[in-house]
Amino acid sequence: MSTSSTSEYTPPKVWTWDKASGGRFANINRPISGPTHEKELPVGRHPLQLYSLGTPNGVKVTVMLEELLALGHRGAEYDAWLIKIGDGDQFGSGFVAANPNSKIPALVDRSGPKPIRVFETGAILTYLAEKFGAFLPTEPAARAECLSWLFWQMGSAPYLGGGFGHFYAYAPTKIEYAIDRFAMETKRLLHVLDTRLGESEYLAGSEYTIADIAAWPWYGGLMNNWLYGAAEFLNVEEYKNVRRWTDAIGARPAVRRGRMVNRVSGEPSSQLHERHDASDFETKTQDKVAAQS
Ligand SMILES: N[C@@H](CCC(=O)N[C@@H](CS)C(=O)NCC(=O)O)C(=O)O
Repeated sequence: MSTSSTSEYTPPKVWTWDKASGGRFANINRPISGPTHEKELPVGRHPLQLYSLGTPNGVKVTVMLEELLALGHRGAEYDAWLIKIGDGDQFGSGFVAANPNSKIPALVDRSGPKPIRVFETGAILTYLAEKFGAFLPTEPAARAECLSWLFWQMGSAPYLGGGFGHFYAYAPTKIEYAIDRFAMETKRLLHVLDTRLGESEYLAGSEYTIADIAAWPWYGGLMNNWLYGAAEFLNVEEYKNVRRWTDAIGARPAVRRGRMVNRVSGEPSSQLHERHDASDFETKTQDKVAAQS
């Protein structure tokens, strides 16, 4: 055990907010909820309005929408608007009305007489799966398995992201205890996934479902070293079944498109900041070809 890099801290009787202690996210982290400023959300021409950013949580929903469109569900046409969380867009009054928790993504379904807001990716994926009758089995046992893995993902992501990712990549100091604790949990979760994918092609069984759509951006992202640059540290290649699943899902055209939407980092040709039409992807492909020639 190396010596601890942190000085001893005795918590006061009552915690108070020290704005300076927020580390990399000091400008957006607050101990209170609600809007900080008035700002309406834009509304486009499609039935579904998505307010998001191309993070693993955002990608879950853009992949789902692209998969639905690939199946021919025209009602899944959507406008994807960019919410810059580093600039505090999630605290605008319009966004808070769509998601009182001020986190991307938020979906507003304007196809009916009254707009319906949906927040939390597990709820958004389930809402869309039920609306279009796709990617959520109806047979009770398969449905239970799908929802179990979906909720497993929702419950585990904060340990992977807020725990491991935060302390390994973002915290202002490297705290061995915190990194050890969350690396252990992340590896345990990868092992749970690997074991399941050793007995079944996809999480819920032989079919690709919203459970895979939710888990892939996080666990596939770790496998492909897209998250926290931690693939080597976590020795992810030992999870052979997760590797197979990561590659199979990553090759799906809808997944490739979904990953581009609301993306603001990486290759410029892979970033579609906003999506308002299926042809928006073609423009990006032309950009890529032009850059290569
Ligand atoms: N449990 C939520 C998590 C959403 C979430 O954590 N979103 C992050 C980006 S990936 C966010 O908006 N953070 C902004 C903030 O914390 O202020 C979900 O699945 O929808």
